[in-house]
Parts: sequence; C-alpha cells; structure tokens
Amino acid sequence: MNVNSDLFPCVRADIEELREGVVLLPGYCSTPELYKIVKRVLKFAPFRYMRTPGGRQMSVAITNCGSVGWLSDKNGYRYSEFDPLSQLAWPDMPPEFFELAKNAAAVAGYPDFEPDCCLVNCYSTEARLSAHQDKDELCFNHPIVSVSMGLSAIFKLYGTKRGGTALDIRLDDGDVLVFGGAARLAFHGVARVLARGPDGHQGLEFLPEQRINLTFRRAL
Ligand code: MD6
Ligand code: FE
Repeated sequence: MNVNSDLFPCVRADIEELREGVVLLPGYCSTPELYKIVKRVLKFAPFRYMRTPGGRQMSVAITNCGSVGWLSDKNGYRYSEFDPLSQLAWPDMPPEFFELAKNAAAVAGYPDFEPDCCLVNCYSTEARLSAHQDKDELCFNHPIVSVSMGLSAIFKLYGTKRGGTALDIRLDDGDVLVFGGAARLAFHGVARVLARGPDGHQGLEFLPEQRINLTFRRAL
C-alpha cells in the first residue's frame, strides 16, 4: 500500500534515543490531518471512560481502531475484536495511521512493525495515567509507537521494576515516541497534561483543551 501522506515526516528537531529502546521523533507528524482521521474513528467508536479491574473509573477516555482493541473492565485488561459499547468490530485502522506507525517504527530501528491495534487516549488537563507496563500483547519483540496531539504532557519513564526515579519526557503536539527493545516492559505513565500557555504555544486551534495520544501495538 502506498499512502502518500502529508502526515509525516515533518521533523522539528533531531531524532533522539532518550534511553536504550526509547526513541523520540520530535514533531514527526502533522496533527491537523491526523485529527480529521481521528474524528472519523470517533463516529464509529466514541471515547468512553473504562473502569479498572479494581472498579475505579479511569480519568483518560479511551477508544480503539484496528482488528482488536484494548479494554479494561472488572474482568481485567485484554484485547478484544469487539467494541463492548456497540457490540460491533472496532473500526478499521485507517491506512494513514498504519503507514505512520510503520514508518516511525522503521526510522527507530524496527522495520517489521505492523500494528493491529491503535488505542486512542483522550486527556483533559485533569486526567492522569498511573504507572503501568504494557504487557497484554502476545509478543514483546514488537515496539509500541505513540503519537501525541494537542496539549503537551509530562510522560514519566521508569525502569522495568516498579518505582525508582523517572525520566520526565515532555511530549508535544506531533511528537512520536517509539518504545521497544530493552524498554519495552518499562513502567511509564502520564503525570500531567500542561494547560495551554498564554502564548498559545501548546495545544492547537482545533484541540485547545485536550491531549490525544495514539498508541499503536501489535497485540496478536
Ligand atoms: C500516553 N502512553 O502517552 C500513554 N504505552 O498517553 C502509553 O501508555 C504508552 O506512550 C506504551 C508505550 C508508549 C506509550
Ligand atoms: Fe502504556
């Protein structure tokens, strides 16, 4: 498939390996176009607040596209072919999404990455994502590709054991983070979403109050 894309690459700064396995592609994609595609996905599978297995409602609103989607409810975390809200299959992964994730992974050193799931997270400035490992996938040889849009966030990167001091990574609109290899099972979370500054630097005209993050995975 050849998707001619205005979405990437538009690199704002040098690509940087922040730690073994963690590669930041600053400003790698053009988010206005990406956001239009997100909105099409949302028509079929709107954002919703899921509950943790412990019964707490997450502050991050979630949806998915792809052949499977990530879920959390009282029965645990897992991937499912079906959206529990609609009982239908999740919307297909848009080809532009697939190409973006595949291309970013290749640039970061993973030429074989083919995502089957895109988890879409939506944060208000009050939302947080507590430290976790992404370990519901079948095989950890594949990286995770994370794309940030809208408001900036402070992403905390820990080691492969819980606790310790974190590396704080500011993720801005258009940044892509590729997370694999030695870091694939590192703990990480989102400590806070930064409100739009008075200079209007953070956030986007079309997404002034929120941060949206796409995480591409190979679940199966
Ligand atoms: C977020 N990201 O940035 C949440 N997981 O909103 C993640 O949880 C994540 O960015 C695995 C790999 C990269 C990520
Ligand atoms: Fe994660």
